[in-house]
Amino acid sequence: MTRYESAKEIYAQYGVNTDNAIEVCKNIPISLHCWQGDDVTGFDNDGGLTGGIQTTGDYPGRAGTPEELLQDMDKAMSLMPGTKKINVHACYAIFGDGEFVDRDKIEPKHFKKWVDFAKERGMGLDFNPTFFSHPKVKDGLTLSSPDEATRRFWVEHGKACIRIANYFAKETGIPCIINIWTGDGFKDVPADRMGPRLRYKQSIDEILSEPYDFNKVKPCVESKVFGIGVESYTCGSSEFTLSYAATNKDKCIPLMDNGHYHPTEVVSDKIPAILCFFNDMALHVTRGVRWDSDHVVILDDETKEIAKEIVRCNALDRVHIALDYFDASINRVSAWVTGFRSVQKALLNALVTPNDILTELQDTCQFSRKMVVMEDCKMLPLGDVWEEYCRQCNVPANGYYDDIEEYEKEVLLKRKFRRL
Ligand code: RNT
Ligand code: ZN
Repeated sequence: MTRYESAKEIYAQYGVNTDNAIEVCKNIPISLHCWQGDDVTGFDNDGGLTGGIQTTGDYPGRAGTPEELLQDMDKAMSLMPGTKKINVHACYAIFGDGEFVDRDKIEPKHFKKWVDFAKERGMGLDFNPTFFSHPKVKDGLTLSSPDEATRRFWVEHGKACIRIANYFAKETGIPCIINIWTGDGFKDVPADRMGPRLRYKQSIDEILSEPYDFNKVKPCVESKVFGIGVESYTCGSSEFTLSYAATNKDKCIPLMDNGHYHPTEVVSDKIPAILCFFNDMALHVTRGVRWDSDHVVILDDETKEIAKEIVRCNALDRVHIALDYFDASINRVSAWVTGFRSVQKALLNALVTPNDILTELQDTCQFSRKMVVMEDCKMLPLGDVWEEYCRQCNVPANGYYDDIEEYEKEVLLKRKFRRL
């Protein structure tokens, strides 16, 4: 008997069919963020990340051109089981030689290379307007700016991005999630908290007045509690974005980034609450170490719990999962791969959890037994199921760093050294 066959029998005793779990896991799309490959730099600016987010580290080999970034993504994806989407930020527009177009004027054609790349690999594309790392971020504000010319510029950027999302959805035939996040806020105690939010609200209304089919293009609003340099106040707070989404349910959905709440709050508990009221929601999965530090996702308790909630709520087609972290201190390809695989492991773990049995124990108030079964489940042979899953997906179950190290030697270290 193989290890998988043995594991299958053990899980069957809990009423779990591991073959089914593997099949389901293969088809859960996870959106891979292009920005892990180059420390959130992009191609339309000279570097210098702003907007309250920061990467730390100077590990060699950062992708500096579209070709390098796509090459690294391909390498990373060759080590990831399951279904991928690609998450593109507007600052990753690919211009022709000598061409430059400012963000309010970008067009679908500037993303054709991304579309070709995704189509060749049968993947969908997600999108993000970039409201940071740009000279027109005025005094830290974009969509909420009191300066009308500034606000208008960013509204036009948002609208241009909706048109690009329409193009992505049309070309790939797969719905496009487009996420609105700004780092707008204040370092110190604001004198007016409502004015910026009213302007932000008006700006989102204006962006979403650009036509799109809500079945194919799903705009999201992402909240955040604070950022570097905007410690006292963010316009897009949790209440703001959730209320915006709730009162505009026919045109946008909430996005929760699990790094964007107070450290003792957990997004796993928010998911089932949101699903009581929304058809769809989106996630940014990250790992905040004491704060929104955007460490690489690992198989930790909260990642497991997030996956369990999605699976238990039977919401695999309602929760749009994306990765969002950036670590410049380690091999960037391995950061991509490890984060992606961690979410997949968490999903597989959720799929082989005997959720029906546990729910029944809860509903019949057998709490002691529920606790014991939950603890027993932690010792079940998930690793053997993971190994079989990876085998079926033609990727190594473990030990993949050798391959990445080889790539580092052959490709990454041969790139010319760049400093921002
Ligand atoms: C920042 C937000 C946002 C960004 C990306 C690059 O705190 O999480 O989602 O990480 O847009
Ligand atoms: Zn995010």
